Amino acid sequence: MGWMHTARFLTTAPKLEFLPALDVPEVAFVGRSNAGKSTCINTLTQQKRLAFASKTPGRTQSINLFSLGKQGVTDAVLADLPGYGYAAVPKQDKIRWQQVMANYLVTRENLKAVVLLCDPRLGLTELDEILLEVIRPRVEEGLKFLLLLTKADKLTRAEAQKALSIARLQCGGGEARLFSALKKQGVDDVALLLHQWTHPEETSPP
Ligand SMILES: Nc1nc2c(ncn2[C@@H]2O[C@H](COP(=O)(O)OP(=O)(O)OP(=O)(O)O)[C@@H](O)[C@H]2O)c(=O)[nH]1
Ligand SMILES: [Mg+2]
Repeated sequence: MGWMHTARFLTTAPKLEFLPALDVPEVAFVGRSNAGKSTCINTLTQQKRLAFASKTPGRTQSINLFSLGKQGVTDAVLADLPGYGYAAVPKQDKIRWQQVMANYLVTRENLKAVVLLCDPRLGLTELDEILLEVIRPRVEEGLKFLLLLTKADKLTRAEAQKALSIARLQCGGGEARLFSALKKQGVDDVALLLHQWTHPEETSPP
């Protein structure tokens, strides 16, 4: 979808207080380290190195914002958040980060949707469950939620369908989808969903 391909780097914030206040809808990509958040953003936006993806877990350490919108007019932003749960990160840093994360999810005013990326071979981890608890009150107030099962190319068709059925039960009234950056599976579907969520007043995509 053309709209997604307009993505451009906006800013990076090592701490929450450095994030600019924005009045356009924001979509946050969250999930454990290595789940495929940065790769997902790059795939959706069709840009190889917009978000920094890496084989080394814990690559994304700040909140990175990307603007979307045609003719240079920003009408939504994507937020790539650092992953959690990576064992080699010192405990103190982990706790600090979880607080930043929870704070972001609870207080970010223009937050319109959360995409929780999950490797279906691992399933939801304890930290994913905590995150779900943290956002639940906001989801009840209208925050959109997508549980995105990444690296679907690693599963057989039957395994993928089973993982999707489980995800549908776990997403608490939100959406659940399969995604593969490698096979470009789910790309158009997710782009459409995010467009609809950030442009609720429009009935069809541009
Ligand atoms: N096979 C396969 N590998 C993928 C896919 N998406 C991501 N990966 C790989 O998974 C690894 C981690 O991807 P990232 O996008 O850096 O993960 P992240 O969630 O941003 O990680 P952090 O920044 O550490 O939180 C990389 O080696 C990617 O190439 C996919 O759809 N299929
Ligand atoms: Mg990343």
